[in-house]
Amino acid sequence: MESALTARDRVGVQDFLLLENYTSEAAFIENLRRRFRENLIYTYIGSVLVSMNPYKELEIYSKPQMERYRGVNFYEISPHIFALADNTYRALRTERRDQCILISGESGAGKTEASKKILLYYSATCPVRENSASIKEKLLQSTPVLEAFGNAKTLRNDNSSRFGKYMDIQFDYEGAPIGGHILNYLLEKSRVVHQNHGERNFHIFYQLLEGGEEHLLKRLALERNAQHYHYLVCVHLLLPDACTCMCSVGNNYRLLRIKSFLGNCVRVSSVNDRNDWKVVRKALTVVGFSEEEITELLETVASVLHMGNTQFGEDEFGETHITSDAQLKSAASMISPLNLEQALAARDALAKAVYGRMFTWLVEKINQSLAFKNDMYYSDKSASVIGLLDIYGFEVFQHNSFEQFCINYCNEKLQQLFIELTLKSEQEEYEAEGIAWEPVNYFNNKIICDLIEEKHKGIISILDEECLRPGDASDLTFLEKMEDSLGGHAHFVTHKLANGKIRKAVGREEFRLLHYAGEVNYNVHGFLDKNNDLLYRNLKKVMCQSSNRLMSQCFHREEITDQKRPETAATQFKLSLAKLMEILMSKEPSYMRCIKPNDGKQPGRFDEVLVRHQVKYLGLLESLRVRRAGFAYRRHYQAFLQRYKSLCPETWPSWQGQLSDGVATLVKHLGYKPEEYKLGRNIFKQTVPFITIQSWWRGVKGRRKARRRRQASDTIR
Ligand code: AOV
Ligand code: MG
Repeated sequence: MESALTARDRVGVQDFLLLENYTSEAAFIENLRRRFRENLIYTYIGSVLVSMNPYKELEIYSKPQMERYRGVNFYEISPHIFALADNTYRALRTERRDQCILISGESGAGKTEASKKILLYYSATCPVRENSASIKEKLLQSTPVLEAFGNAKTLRNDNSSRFGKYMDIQFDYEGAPIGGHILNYLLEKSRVVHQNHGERNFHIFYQLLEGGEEHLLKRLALERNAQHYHYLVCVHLLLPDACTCMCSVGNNYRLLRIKSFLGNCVRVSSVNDRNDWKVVRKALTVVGFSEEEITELLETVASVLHMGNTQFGEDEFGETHITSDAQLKSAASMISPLNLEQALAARDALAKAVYGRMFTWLVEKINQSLAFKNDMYYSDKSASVIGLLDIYGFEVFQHNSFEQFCINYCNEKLQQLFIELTLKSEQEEYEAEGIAWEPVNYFNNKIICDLIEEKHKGIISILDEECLRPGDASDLTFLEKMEDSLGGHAHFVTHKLANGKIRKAVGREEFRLLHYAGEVNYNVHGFLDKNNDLLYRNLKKVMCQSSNRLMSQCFHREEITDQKRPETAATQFKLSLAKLMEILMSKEPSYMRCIKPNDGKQPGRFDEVLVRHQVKYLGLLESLRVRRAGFAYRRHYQAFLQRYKSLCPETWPSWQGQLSDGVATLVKHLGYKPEEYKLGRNIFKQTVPFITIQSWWRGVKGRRKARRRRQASDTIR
């Protein structure tokens, strides 16, 4: 007994539901800390998986480990991402209902790593269908490709996702993966032309320069030295003797005198660009890119670097001419007559458009390759799906702009979904069933989602209005409009509205949002431009005529003639998120909540303040309370009777009366104490979450069917 106690003291409990003092935040954190110290990074809150980023390689993802979790029930074995993956897979197989796994947590908390582990698990443990064997490999290899083009080093994470990713994995009726589909969300394009100090551009640029073969670089007219490229170091270091150049600083074009300032880190200790290049190069082939396509892709990457090095000189009339003889001279010559600042802005807009469209092309190509091919035995109707969501996590920097605004808005939406599907619906269930319930209070972030996205009144609407308004509209008038409309909102603050009453200062060009996960000051500079995301028509024209097939596929002629104004970037993002929410709501969700132990990317360091903050805003204690107060097992009377009627002579072989009376008879016969169960209007519920059958019922008839989880399995512990 004593040794058991000691072990429990040492490693904590593996399910927070088992915590004696489950309402105590201190006990919750202490349990996390103990487990983290023992490298036990996974813990459950019922069916929700909580993970701590270990910031070191752990020997827990091997093939034998996968086998341990295969087909084994959630609660029989120590918590693991594989258990979550396996459980979801089994629910898909037994119930034939589409599933999704939602991974959330702030930047650097471990979402992308988790989603990769899940993919790895499926590719190692699922059966293979004849002639679809390569799908597994393609699914796996799509990750390094997308990471190369869509991830970058930020101050928060050396491999930070700069796009949102939702991936459907399709399975046939025997459980073999047969296809996949990726939806990508708003790539942070601005990174192509500007990075904050200590950050990098997208990985692919460094991989190509570090790892690319000599002949390849020669053909692309690239120097191996990344510092040669304006877009990679932010500053022209190799300008001829006169060290004066235009340099983009936080979207402001300023004339700078540069000595030998090296703004950005080309090398990152945790990243091996040369190796990654080999991996990516091979992955491109596995995923199904032809050699020709790969060439076009790399030409496009190189062209962005060349574009960045295009230099301009102003003539006596203030008009700009290209002074460098970069490849894109002809394209860029269309820029004149613009002044120097406009010419640079146009160049950067083109570079961003080229990179952004190339990324979309890449995703489309991968989707074509992963597409489920109908054959005479299978139709895509017979496929069922597990969706995997890995978005950019909540982030706060010294300087936050439009991109952080979008990223953090996306996180608000995901948090809202979590609340809707767990805390809120769970509590509403009790009301609907007429079962006494002590409500658990939690912060509902709907108020922040509305602040951002509400029609006519929300921040995005105000921004769009300013983008459309002719005349003097600017980033600052956008700020003023927000102050006029949103002043007094509990989650919106500006310098003017604050009246000096708030702790941290808000700059004159900033607005602050009080997000569910913390306060963020956004600088309005660039909001209008980034939201408009416009490109000069004649630059588009040049791109349509490009001899690079990839580019001509990305720029369509109709765009030039089309008079219709495209949706703004923020509105497009808002619409795509709304669609995403619909997709997720139509599936059975499983949750993973990732926690970052410290801000220094260090193994073994548990920063209590940081962890507590995340535990709070992720609503983990509230989830625990709701689950603890709730009933772990629920079944419709009919299903329950059907399954267990054989255990009681009065209900066997069939019960003639009211279903609820039958269940009452049955449980009485089984000797359950009155406090151990409750009979609802439609449902039998049983307390004591960890002793008997872990299973979820499908949901009350007529209620929104997409909102319920089920686990098919029965477990006796
Ligand atoms: P994120 O996806 O949540 O951030 P990542 O999954 O990229 O975070 O994790 C950040 C880094 O933490 C990884 O590069 C690893 O070094 C380390 N890490 C995370 N999970 C594990 C694990 N299970 N085992 C070992 N190391 C791990 V962002 O994409 O920034 O929101 O936009
Ligand atoms: Mg990520």
